[in-house]
Amino acid sequence: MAKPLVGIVMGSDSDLHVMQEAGKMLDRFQVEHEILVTSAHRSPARTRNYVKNAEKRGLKILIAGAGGAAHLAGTLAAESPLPVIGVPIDSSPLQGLDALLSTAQMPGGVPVATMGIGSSGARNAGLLAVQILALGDPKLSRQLQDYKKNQAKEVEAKSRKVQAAHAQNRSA
Ligand code: RP5
Repeated sequence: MAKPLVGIVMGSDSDLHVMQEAGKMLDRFQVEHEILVTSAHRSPARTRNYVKNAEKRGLKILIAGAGGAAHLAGTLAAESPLPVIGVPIDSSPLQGLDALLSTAQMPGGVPVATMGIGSSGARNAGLLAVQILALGDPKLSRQLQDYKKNQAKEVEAKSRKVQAAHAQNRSA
């Protein structure tokens, strides 16, 4: 198996249903990745060990998802020169607002590219990772252009359906 280029990490296995969306997006573009659980708070030594070795293992981008007082992405960004993309997860009574603020409000000098809360954020994290990798990969860049064209076509198809349904309702 080829070496992973993207590392997807999450604070708990309960985050998987969200974070697997990032993996699906990377699969769609055939980008090699790994996925694992490590927690900034519950397993700080494991998190530190992972991030310390990430660059020398060949990883190019890290995606981190966590909920609540979400410090996972920030912890990785503190230790690694790799770009870190954060996904706030809506796993707490505050429905992800806590995670959004903890992930986004980093001090100057330690960026985390923070996505929206939940599954859309995880999909966008995967896509942003592809976009970063595509800067140095013309094939991936062409695949991205096709992805955008298809997305626009899907909107047109949805519009045709809505317009047809509306016309039918009016004539009924
Ligand atoms: C966070 O606490 C995790 O990222 C997860 O979103 C949340 C709850 O974790 P569990 O109690 O389900 O393990 O650290």
